[in-house]
Amino acid sequence: MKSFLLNGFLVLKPQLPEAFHKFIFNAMEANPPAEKSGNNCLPTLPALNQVFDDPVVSGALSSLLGPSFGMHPHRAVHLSRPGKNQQQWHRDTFWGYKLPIRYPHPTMVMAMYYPQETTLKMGPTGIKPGTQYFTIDPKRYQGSLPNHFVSDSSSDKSVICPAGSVCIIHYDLIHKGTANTSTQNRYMFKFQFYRNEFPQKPSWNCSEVKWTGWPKGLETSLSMEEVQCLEPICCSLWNWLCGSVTVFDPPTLSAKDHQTMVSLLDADSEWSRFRAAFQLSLCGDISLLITRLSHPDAQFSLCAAYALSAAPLQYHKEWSESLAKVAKAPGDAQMGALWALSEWGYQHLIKDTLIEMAQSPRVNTSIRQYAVQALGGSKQFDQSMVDALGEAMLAEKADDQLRMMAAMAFNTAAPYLKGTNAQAWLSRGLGDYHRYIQGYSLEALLRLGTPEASQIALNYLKATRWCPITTANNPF
Ligand SMILES: O=C(O)CCC(=O)C(=O)O
Ligand SMILES: [Fe+2]
Repeated sequence: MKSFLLNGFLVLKPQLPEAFHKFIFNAMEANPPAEKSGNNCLPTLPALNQVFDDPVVSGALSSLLGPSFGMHPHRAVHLSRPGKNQQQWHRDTFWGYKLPIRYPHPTMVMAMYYPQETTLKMGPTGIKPGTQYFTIDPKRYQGSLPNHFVSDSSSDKSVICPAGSVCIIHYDLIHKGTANTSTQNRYMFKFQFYRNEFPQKPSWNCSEVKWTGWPKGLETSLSMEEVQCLEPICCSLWNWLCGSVTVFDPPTLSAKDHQTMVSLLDADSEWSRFRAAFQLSLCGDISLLITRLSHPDAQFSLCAAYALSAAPLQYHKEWSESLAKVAKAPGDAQMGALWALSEWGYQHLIKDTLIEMAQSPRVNTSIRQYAVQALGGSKQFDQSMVDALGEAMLAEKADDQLRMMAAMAFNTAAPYLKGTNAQAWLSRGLGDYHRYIQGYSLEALLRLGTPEASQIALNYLKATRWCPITTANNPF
């Protein structure tokens, strides 16, 4: 877990036999259109499911995302043919949509499966360890800060791996496809997995819930200084993943160090800005970070929001109350405050405001997105909250990203929705024109788990089942 928190990736070898990987590779070579199957790569080649059922892979996913993790309905086959050029460094969008604030907490990962041995010449996936928490996407950034991820290659890694390997990356890790200078095809199957519940206890074999620093011999290509910059966030994430039960000793900063950290908030280097913001958050300089949420440069305001999501709010009622006040009031700081508050599970403090924001077409779309996300993370639901989510999910004129987030919110909320009319909203979601609203509605119905909800889900699955054997040349 510490290796993942630091580096942002893990390379695993499932227990499946070599013959399995050969079978997948041969099936792809024999059926070139499968490359374009997109989300249908799984029903086209259902054996792929075995990769994610493998105990090594499913165990890692459960450790990172909690035992109730879900497989996202988005999937892709990445075929890199000989001669393919390298991509730009980037982080993936949300299937064409963007989100202003992403997820430093382990909430979503990408699992890349390589059925063949992947050598340097074949164009392995390239990754930049440790960049999963940063605010700059090197491909899309247009501001004036140095975009140093592009020029600094000192810790870059190539996922060179034996046949059958699975590389799991934090969804925000900066990566790219590299050039294929070999004479062979390289396949990579990209699947995505998401967290459905806030951690209440460690979901991995964890010997110590209290952060004790980095273990001896932890492998990383990052410099000592970079590792130090990431320690404050990793320590906070560790605490979060352990259910935030540890009595946390906030680090103390001398007045001089505090001053240094405050000035580093404006540093050119993202590593330094990031370290400073998290140090200040862990030490409780909440009001300074709240002020920074309104910074006109998104890179600075986002850094403050991410850092606020690490503040040990549970020990200081007044901190969560100050954040709640900002989250309720329209203004530049509202989105960051709303997001950070709900990352800590304190959304109940502003429940009525969330309902209003989720429903109102007059509210800015980004605010509505985080309002529905926050509502979905609640632990107690009444009918008005469920209806607010349902209305946001099926609002005709609303942005699809907002509607998707509302549908996703039903997944997080599912265990707490007994006795509400969630099933009626989700049945309507199955008929939506948007593929991921259909997908999330299906998952949420299954998570509701009542016999009636399960039956609705099964009927839908039977009707939409893809027959992998039927082709234009073999219609019946
Ligand atoms: O092909 C690869 O290894 C990476 C592809 C990728 O990152 C993308 O297309 O978004
Ligand atoms: Fe990508």
